[in-house]
Amino acid sequence: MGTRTIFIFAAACSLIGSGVLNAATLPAGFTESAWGNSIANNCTAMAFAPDGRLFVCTQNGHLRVIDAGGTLLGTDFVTLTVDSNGERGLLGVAFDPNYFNNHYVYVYYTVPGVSGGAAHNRISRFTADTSMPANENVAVAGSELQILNLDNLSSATNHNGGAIHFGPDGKLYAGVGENATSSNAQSLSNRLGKILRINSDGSIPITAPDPNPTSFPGITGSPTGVNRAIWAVGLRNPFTFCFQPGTTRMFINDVGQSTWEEVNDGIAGSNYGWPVVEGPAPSPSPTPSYRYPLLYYGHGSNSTSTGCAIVGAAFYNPDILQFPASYVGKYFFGDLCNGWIRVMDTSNNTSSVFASGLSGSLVDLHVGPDGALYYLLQSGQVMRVQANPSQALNISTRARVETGDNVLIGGFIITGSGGKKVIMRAIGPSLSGLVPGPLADPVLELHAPGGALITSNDNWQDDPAQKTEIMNSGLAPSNNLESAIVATLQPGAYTAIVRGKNGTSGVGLAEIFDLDTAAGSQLGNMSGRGFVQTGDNVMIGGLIVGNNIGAARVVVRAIGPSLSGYGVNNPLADPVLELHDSNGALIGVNDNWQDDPDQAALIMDSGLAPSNALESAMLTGLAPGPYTAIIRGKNGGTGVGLIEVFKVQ
Ligand SMILES: [Ca+2]
Ligand SMILES: [Ca+2]
Repeated sequence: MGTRTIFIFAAACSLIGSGVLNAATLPAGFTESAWGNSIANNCTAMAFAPDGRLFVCTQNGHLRVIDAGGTLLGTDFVTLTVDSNGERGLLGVAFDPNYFNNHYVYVYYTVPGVSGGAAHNRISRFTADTSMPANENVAVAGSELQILNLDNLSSATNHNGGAIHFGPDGKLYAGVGENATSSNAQSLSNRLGKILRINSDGSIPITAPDPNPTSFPGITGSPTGVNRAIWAVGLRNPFTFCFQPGTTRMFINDVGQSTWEEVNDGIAGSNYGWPVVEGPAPSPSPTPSYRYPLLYYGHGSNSTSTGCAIVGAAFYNPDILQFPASYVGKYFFGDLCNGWIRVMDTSNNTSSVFASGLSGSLVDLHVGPDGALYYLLQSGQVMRVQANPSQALNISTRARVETGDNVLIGGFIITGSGGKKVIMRAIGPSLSGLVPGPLADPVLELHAPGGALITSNDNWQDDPAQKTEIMNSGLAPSNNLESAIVATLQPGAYTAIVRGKNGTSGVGLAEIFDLDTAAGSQLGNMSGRGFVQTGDNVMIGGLIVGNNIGAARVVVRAIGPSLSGYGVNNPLADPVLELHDSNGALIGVNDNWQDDPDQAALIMDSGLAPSNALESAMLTGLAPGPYTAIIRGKNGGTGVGLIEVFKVQ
C-alpha cells in the first residue's frame, strides 16, 4: 500500500488579497465576522494569551499579534528563520500557565538544516518584553531559549505535527508527526509520531509523583534518554490537540492516510495503533494493545461529513459563557479540505455540523476568553463566531421603601437609536403574602435625564389612555393601588422613584420592562437603589435576559460606601452580592470586587470597576432566562445600597 501523503498545506486557497470572504453557513442565531485584518500569508496555528491577545503563526516564521480588541498589529512578536518547505515551518504557539509572572511564550518550528545537514523541529521559549506595556507585543531580543530539539528529519517535508499546549499538570505537551516514515510511530527510539510531555524548561518528568510512562502496549522495551519525553505513541500526524478546561481530559486529532480521520482520547501510555490500525476498531476482535478513536470520519469531497485532514481542537468550556448553555462541554473540530466545523457531543461520541462553507482552508480553531469561537483560515484570516447576544429585557428592584433618601429609586439607560417603548411599575400590596409589610399604596415618578419630572402615577387606572396602554401591554398590576407608566423614551438616562403615598413605608418593587425588543434602541444599564436591611428586607434585583440565543455579557455591581460621595446619608458600608439563576441556584457570590484577580482584571478592562474596594462586582455571561441578584450588608449591616446591571462588550 503506497503512502498517500496528506499535504496539510498543499490545498492553499487563493483568497490572499481577495479582500472579500463569503460568510459560512452557521446555525440559526449565530453570526461571524473577521477578527483583525488578513495576515495575507499562509498561517498554521494560533493561541490566545491569558490577557486576550491572539497570537497567530505564519508558516514562514512570523508570529503575529491581534490585540484583545481585534486589531492586527503591524510588528511581529518574533520573526523566526524557518524551513517552510512542504508542511514545515512555524507550527505552534503556547503561553506559560504562569505567563502573568514570567511572560514566557513557546513556539514549535522547523529549524533549517545548516551546511546541507538535516532540518529538525524545535520548541523554543521567548520572553515578552515588559519594559513598557506596549512592548509586551514583542519578544525581548535574544531571549530565545531552546527547550527541545527533535530528531533530524528525513527529506520528507510532511507530517510534522506542531501543536503545543500546557496540560492541567503544568507540563508542556507537543504533538509530533512521524515524518512520513510510519514505522517511527511504533518505535521507542525516536520522538516522531508521538505526543511528548516535558517540563517547561525542557527537562523530562521521569521521577515520582508523575513520571512519563515507561512502557507502551504492543511495543517491547522502554524509552531511554531524550526519548523519555514520549507520553503516547502510534500517531501519524497529530496536528492539533487540546485539553478540556477544568478537567484532565485531552483529545488528539490524528490526521489519517487514505481512509480515516480520528479524534482520540489522550491518555498517558496509550498506543493509538498507527500504522498498524487506523479508524474504527475492528469488530468483533479489536487488538487490545491499541486505543481506537472516540470518533472518526472518512475521506471524501464536497460533504460536511467527510474530509481530508482533521484540524482544530477546542472544548467549549469558556470562563465567560457566550454560546447557548447547551454547548458547554462539547468539542469543536474541523476539516482542512471540506470547509466545515463539527461539534461533538462527548456524552455519546457523536457529532453534528456546526459551520459549513468556510471561505478557505481551516487550519485551527479555539474558544476565546469571551466565549466566542475563533477559527483560522490558512489564508491568514481569523474569523470570530458568536451567538447573537441577548439583551436585558427587564429589571426589578425590591427593597423596603422608606422615606426621604430611603425611597426606592430605579435607574435605566436607553442606548442605541430611536425610541424605546417601556412600562415601569411600582408594586406593593400584591406582594402581600410574599413578604411581610408590603408597601400599601405606592406612587411612581418618572424623571428625565437631568432630573426633571416627566410624569407621575398613583394608581395605574387613573388615566384612561394610560390604562388602555397598560392593559394592552399585558403587564397591568394586579392591585388597583399599584402604579404603572407606559412611555416611549429616547436614548438617555432615566430615573423612576417609588414612594409610599402620604409618607408610608413598606416593601416595594420597582420594575421596568422592554415592550419593543425589535427597536433600534436597547435597555442598556439598569440600577435599583434602596435601603438595604436584613432578612426579608435585603435588596433584591431581578433581571430577565432574552431576545436572542446567545448569552448577554454583563457586569453586575453592588454599590454602597461610594454613595456617600453623592450626598447619600447612611450608605451601606460593605455590600455583598449574590447572583442566582431561575432555580435559585447560586451562580456566584462576591464580597469585594478585587477578591478574584481574573475577575478584577476583566472588570477593570470593562471600565466598570467600583470606586470603593468594599463594593462588589461580577462580570459574567448570562444565558437567556431570569436571574436574581441579592445585596446584603456584610455581617448584617444596613444602609442605602445600589444594584446595577451593565451590558458590556
Ligand atoms: Ca398608588
Ligand atoms: Ca463587600
